[in-house]
Amino acid sequence: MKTLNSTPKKDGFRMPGEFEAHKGVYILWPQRPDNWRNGGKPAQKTFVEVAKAISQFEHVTVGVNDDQYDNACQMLPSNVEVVEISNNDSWIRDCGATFVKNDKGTLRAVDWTFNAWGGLVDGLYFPWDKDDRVAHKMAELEHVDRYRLNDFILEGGSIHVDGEGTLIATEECLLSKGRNAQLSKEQIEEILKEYLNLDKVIWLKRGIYNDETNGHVDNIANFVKPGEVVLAWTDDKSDPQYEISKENLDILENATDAKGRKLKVVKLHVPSPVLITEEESKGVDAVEGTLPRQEGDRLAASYVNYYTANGGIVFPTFNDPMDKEAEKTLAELYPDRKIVGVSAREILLGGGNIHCITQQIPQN
Ligand code: KQY
Repeated sequence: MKTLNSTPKKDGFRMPGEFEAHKGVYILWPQRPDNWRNGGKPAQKTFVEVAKAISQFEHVTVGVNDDQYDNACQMLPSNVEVVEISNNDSWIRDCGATFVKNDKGTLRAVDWTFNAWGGLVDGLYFPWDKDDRVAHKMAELEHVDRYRLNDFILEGGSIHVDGEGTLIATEECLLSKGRNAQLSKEQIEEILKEYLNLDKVIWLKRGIYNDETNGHVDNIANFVKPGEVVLAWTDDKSDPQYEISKENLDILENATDAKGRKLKVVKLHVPSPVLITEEESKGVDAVEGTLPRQEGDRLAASYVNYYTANGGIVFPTFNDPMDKEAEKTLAELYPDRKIVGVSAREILLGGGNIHCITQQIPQN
C-alpha cells in the first residue's frame, strides 16, 4: 500500500454517491464508558442489530479493540467479519477512510486528519490518536493506495456527494473554529474539489439543532440520487429546527448542481424532541475532556441519518409516531430498496446515528 503525493482529481478518481454499488461496509464496536451508557452494553446490542440489518444487503466488517474482540465475536452473527482495529470510539463515518474510484474500478482511500470534531477548541473527547489511524488501516485491509492530508481536518459525516461532481456540506461544520480555521471558505472548497473530484459545492448553513458535531450534513440532508435531496424538516415553527431547515430548503431550492440541474427536495419530518433521561445520564461516566451527557438535553434526532446499502435502506427509529411516516417517505424515495428500521436510541445517546457508525467501500 502506497501513500500518494498526487490528488484524486489529477489521477482521475472520484467519490461515488452512497447510492452506488458497494463492496461492503465497516463499523467500529462501541465501548467507551464516557460516551456510551452502562459500559457500552446497550449500544453494543444496537450495533449488532445494525450489523445484522445491513448484512442482509452487503458484507459487513466490524473493527474492534483487542479487549472487546472476544465479546464482539460472540455477540455478532457469523456472517459478519470481525477484525481488530484499535480506536478511541466507534464513529467510522468520521474517522474512517473516504473511498474514491476511477473508471477502471480501482479504489483508493482518502485519509483526512481526524481531531474528534474540533480538537482542543470544541472536540468531543481526548485523545483521538487511534481514531486518526483508522483510515490508514482500512486502506491496508482493502489493499488500496491512499492520499493522506496531514493539514486538513474533515469527517466523512460532514460531506455528501452525488457522484457526479456535486457536494453538500454545512458552513456550521466545515467553517468551524476547531477544524481548518487557517483556511478560507474558498480554500476549503478547493481542497474538497481536488480530493473528491468535484465541480460544485452547495453550502447549507446549519445542521440539526443541538448536533454536537457542529452540524454534520449527514444528519440534515442527503442525496437520494443525482438531482434529488432529502432534507430533515419540521412544520413546527416554534421548534428551533424550523428556522434551520427552512434556511437550508431555500438554499437547496435555489441551487443548481454540477450538471446545471435544479434539485428536487423532499422533506423528511424529524421526530418529537428526544431528551436524555436521568437514568441514561447517570449511566455515562464523567470524564474531563469528554462532552457530558446531561439529563434533559435534546438529542440530534433525525431520520436522515440512514445508511444506503445495496438494495436496502437502514434507518433509525425512535419509538415515535413519525417512525411510520419516515418509513413511508423512504419507501417512496427508494422504490427499489427494502426499508429496514432499527431502534436507534442507544446510538443517538452517543451523539450520532446509523449513518455515523458506517463507512461503505464502493464496489470496484
Ligand atoms: O454524529 C457523528 N457523526 C458522530 C458523533 C460523535 C459523538 C461523540 N460523542
